[in-house]
Amino acid sequence: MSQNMNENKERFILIAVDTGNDDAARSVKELAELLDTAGGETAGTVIQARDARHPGTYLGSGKIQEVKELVEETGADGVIADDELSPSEMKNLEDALGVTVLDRTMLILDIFAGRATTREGKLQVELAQLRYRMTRLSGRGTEFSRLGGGIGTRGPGESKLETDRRRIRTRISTLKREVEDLARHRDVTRQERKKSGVPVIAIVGYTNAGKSTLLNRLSDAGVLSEDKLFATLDPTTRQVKLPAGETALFTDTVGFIHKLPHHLVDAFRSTLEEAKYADVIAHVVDVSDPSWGLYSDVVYRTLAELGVTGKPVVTVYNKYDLVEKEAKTAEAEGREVRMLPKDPKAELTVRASALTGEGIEAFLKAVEDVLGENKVLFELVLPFSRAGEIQTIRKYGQLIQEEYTEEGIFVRAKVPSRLRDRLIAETEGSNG
Ligand SMILES: Nc1nc2c(ncn2[C@@H]2O[C@H](COP(=O)(O)OP(=O)(O)OP(=O)(O)O)[C@@H](O)[C@H]2O)c(=O)[nH]1
Ligand SMILES: [Mg+2]
Repeated sequence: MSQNMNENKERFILIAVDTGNDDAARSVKELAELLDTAGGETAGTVIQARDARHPGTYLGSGKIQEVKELVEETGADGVIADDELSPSEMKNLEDALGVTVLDRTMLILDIFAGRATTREGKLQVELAQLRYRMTRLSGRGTEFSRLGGGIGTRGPGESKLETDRRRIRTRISTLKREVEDLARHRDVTRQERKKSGVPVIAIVGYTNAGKSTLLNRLSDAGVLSEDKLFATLDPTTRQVKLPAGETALFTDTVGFIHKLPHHLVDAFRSTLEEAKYADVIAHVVDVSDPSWGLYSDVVYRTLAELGVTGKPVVTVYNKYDLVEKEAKTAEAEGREVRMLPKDPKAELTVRASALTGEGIEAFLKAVEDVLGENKVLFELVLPFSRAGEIQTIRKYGQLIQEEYTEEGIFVRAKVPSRLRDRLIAETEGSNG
């Protein structure tokens, strides 16, 4: 969906409020990537440090003046706010600035609109867009005439923007019914899968982490993969043979993102919920991105929001090839080689590169160990401070014996060997 001619690209000024709670600069950088993905270009950035966003205009009046000057200076086509704006905020900003004002949600919806390929995906995007516009209609009256085309206005449906509330409402309920029909169909498929006893692994992760590349690598599935955010909107499921010969189903899912609009979480619930019915979650993390820890938190939070908890997770530290390359460069230049910190929530981890194929065998092995009988018996005295690991052992294997002694908790259990290795290594570490 990239524009073919540079001069045709729509250009925007990005604005944000930095309340100190969130890393605003990083979030705006991501907004710029989103804009690039949508085929637009960043003409400038204005971030205002404030205790809270201005109640009526998002930014304070002095900052708005600054944005206005920047718009004139750069000849930008519009402004995009890094948070979801209320209808009145949007209107007030447009009145003050004299150009189109969009928000993060509209931008993400726009990308989704361009990316949806299956019927279900298209319906879900249209539903999310209409719901979003519905809430806007109350504050803006019926003037949507400015939405003549371009970023923030695209929709997969053939219907042009209806300005009539009632017609939108009717369309929403029709779409809802269709999405529900498809969700029911998906449910039946899931039950059939379940009956067949074939294990399902849901590949989840932050957008651009390498989920589709991993699935491609696993199965030559031919899933669209590119260096754009949200390349995948529709789940794709592929059969893959595990090392010992058992067949498993791997499902690619839509990428998570910081501030994923709730309209989208709702509309895409049935797609996102693929993870809820999986036997194992494969969490793909792009460890070449310095913010990977934060992104990993977003993934865990989104999973919890969707009610996906208590499932065994195999964490794939992906793009490890880039980490190794960086380490080599650092070493050659005499710089300090940064060690990769561990994600405290990750219980089973593999380092891999979906691109080169390195670590993929280990990943499949780890999945197999979690699923199957490939578990090893071991004994260990856990320090009391690490009593939480009992939970982990139960999740991934069987706890055979648990006894409180003076030195700690004596544990006899059967778990995947990778987990045993970690438990033993960390216990030795904590004992001195
Ligand atoms: N160097 C390197 N690049 C990778 C690796 N895995 C994926 N990539 C690249 O990262 C980009 C994103 O990969 P995708 O597989 O599309 O990511 P995704 O998680 O499916 O992204 P969305 O579907 O957009 O959420 C592509 O350009 C891939 O070629 C890896 O292990 N090493
Ligand atoms: Mg993908």
